[in-house]
Amino acid sequence: MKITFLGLPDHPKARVALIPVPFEQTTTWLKGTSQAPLEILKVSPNLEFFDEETGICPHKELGFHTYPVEEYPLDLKKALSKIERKTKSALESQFLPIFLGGEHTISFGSVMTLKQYYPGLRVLHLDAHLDFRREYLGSKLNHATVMRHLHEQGISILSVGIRALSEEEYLDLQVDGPRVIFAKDLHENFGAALDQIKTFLGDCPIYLSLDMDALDPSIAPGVGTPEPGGLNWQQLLEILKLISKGTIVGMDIVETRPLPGYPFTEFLAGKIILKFTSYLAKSSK
Ligand SMILES: [Mn+2]
Repeated sequence: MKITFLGLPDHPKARVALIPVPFEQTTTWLKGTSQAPLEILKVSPNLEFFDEETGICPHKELGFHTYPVEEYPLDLKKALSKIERKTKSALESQFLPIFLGGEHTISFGSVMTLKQYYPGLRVLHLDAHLDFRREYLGSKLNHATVMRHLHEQGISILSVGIRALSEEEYLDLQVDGPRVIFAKDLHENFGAALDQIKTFLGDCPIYLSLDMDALDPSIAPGVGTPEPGGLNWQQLLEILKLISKGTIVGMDIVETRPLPGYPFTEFLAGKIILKFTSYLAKSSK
């Protein structure tokens, strides 16, 4: 099915690609993330296309190209190789790929593919959860272990907004793991958190992996595992501004779980894309 971001025809010289990845197989508690890509695209024409903060219309300045919403194989290996193909096709077309998940496991496919092109790739990971379990309910690579797998591939990760993790993850973190900014510390001293993020970004190629549950459930209730005490809207925007000044090479927005009759989280996901691309357009001027 072809349904485009903002309901606009694909821009002939688009710089940004929206890639729906409705993969959901390992989600354990509340299901529904596979519906998110379609729902995010469906509500997106209701967004205001103009960004007052930058004075920019990102659909004109950068342009969007939306990939079709296709079914994903339930087999994880096959799904990951499909993500690899999509990522490569986006890079060949010189697009900045923005993946719309789906569950968090999809990041493994996009990040590992991008790493082939950008060996120094770093992952800025915004999430309530560390996703650093050794295994989860008998399966190795899944939404609760994905950052561990990326870490084990030698990818440098900074996890921000963390406020729910297992004791085992906590103990493992003391030995070896991603760098972490816990939500508590971020709220206590947001300036210091921004400085840490800025240092992490440096001038490395960056992949942003945004689990919607990084945000506070008061503004993003449509997620599988809502946790109180998350990032607020202004904090997210400040982080997006920082990233837009660096070298972003890919991004995903994952774990949105549409709530019937209340599409606010899908709407917010669309708004995040517009805000971020406005910042990108501004910083490339
Ligand atoms: Mn999460």
